[in-house]
Amino acid sequence: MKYKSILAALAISITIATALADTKADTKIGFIVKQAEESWFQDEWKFAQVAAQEKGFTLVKIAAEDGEKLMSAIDNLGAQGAQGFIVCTPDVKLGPGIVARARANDLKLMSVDDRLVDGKGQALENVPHMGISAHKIGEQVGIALIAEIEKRGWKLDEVGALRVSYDSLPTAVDRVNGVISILTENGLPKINIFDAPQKKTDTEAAMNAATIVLNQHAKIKYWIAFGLNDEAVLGAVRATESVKIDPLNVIGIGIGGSDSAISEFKKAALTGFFGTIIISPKRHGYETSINMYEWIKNNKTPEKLILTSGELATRDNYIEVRKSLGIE
Ligand code: FCA
Repeated sequence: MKYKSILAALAISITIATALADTKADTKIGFIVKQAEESWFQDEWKFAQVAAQEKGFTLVKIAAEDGEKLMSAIDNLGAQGAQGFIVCTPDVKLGPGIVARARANDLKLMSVDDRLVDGKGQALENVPHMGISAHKIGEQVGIALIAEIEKRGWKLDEVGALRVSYDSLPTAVDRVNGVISILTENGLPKINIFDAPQKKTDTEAAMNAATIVLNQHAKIKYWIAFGLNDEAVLGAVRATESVKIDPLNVIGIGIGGSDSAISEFKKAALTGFFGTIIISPKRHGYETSINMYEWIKNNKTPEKLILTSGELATRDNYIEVRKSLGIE
């Protein structure tokens, strides 16, 4: 008898312990990204995981490179009992669909990097968003390009500018417009700016787009390149290499500052990839996840819009800049 009641007590306490463990881990947050192979998104996940460990929630990392995958990912999170998710969507125009799907699955929703828009292209202001101050960061690229052009003593009317473009994404447009505003203000003729529209936002697509422009303007000696991110500019730089332009005649400045850019600085030989504006995957991954957790657990509604800043890094100072941002 006594033995049996001990067993029963043990069984009850095990049940209670399991229940407690369950409550501790019962917060589940999804982090969906459009391009998991890109180092920026891997860094975002990495910092989101830091938040998960700190707060004791389960982080579900999902890659969704198209709308179909994204919608089933949301349903899947709902079925797993998640309470919310953060998304960088493969297509901002899916905005209203994402909102509806989140609601149907009773999931809280925040966007990161790329802000959701409605059918008219207007931002969905009710979805809390963390993005970068795109125009301002573009201006930082422009300022750094002009400074380096001057340092190298190039005449502005002899410089070709490769605008690697992805115009269906508003943040991409804002970024390159920021760059162009500075370039033209400083005297770069508008006719020297050439569009290289990329089909996808990866290095290969950027390289293909840039190669066409370089072949069309083979007489131009000096080139600068800018675009949505590091991948866009790396693609342009690879294109200059493939048509045998001297790296000293190329200044590419990207946006991002994760591995793909940093490994370029680590190469022994100088390349045309001169710099990058380092943005913060820590804020975009860690802070969004903490904000989502606080929303779920403590009903603390996140700020509707947070725009983060960036800092120029080159071969010479990237280690210090990364340290100062807490990402080295
Ligand atoms: C967009 C780009 C990414 C990164 C992010 C902040 O999503 O595609 O490369 O720059 O904004």
